[in-house]
Amino acid sequence: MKVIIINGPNLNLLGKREPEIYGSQSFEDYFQDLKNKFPQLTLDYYQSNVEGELVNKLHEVGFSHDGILLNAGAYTHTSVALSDAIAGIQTPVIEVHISNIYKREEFRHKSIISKECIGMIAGLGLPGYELGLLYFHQHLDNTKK
Ligand code: CA2
Repeated sequence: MKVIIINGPNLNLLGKREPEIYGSQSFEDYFQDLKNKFPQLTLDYYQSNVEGELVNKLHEVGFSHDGILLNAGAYTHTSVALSDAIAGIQTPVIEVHISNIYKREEFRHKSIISKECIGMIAGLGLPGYELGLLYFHQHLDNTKK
């Protein structure tokens, strides 16, 4: 079973700044922890700060992988292109946010991509990604689009 984690803009800074919101671990370190915890899954990771590259990656993996965990970062709140890309692929997508976007500024309360995703995890820190993987691992047969 192949699952990819896709992180959007600025998430390459995890562990380097704003630890009070996003924690102090880099995503690369955390991804290694996830690989150790889920040896039965084939896990891939991709990060880009560029909207079009994220769209391209969704197209690339959206017919080959079994699940996608997507933290679209700030594009969550703005990107019709990402929403359309999710709508156009086969692979089910879970939206992940490290912070609780509903406890933050009002412009973060609206997600343009949620309606194309099978579900959303927000506010649980990095463990939110682990919960998403657990879901795909246990329920994937029921989440095919
Ligand atoms: O809570 C999340 O995961 C977000 O997707 C993170 C985005 C933010 O724009 C969304 O509203 C919510 C921002 C990611 C920025 O990550 C940083 C990490 C460390 C230092 C600075 C930025």
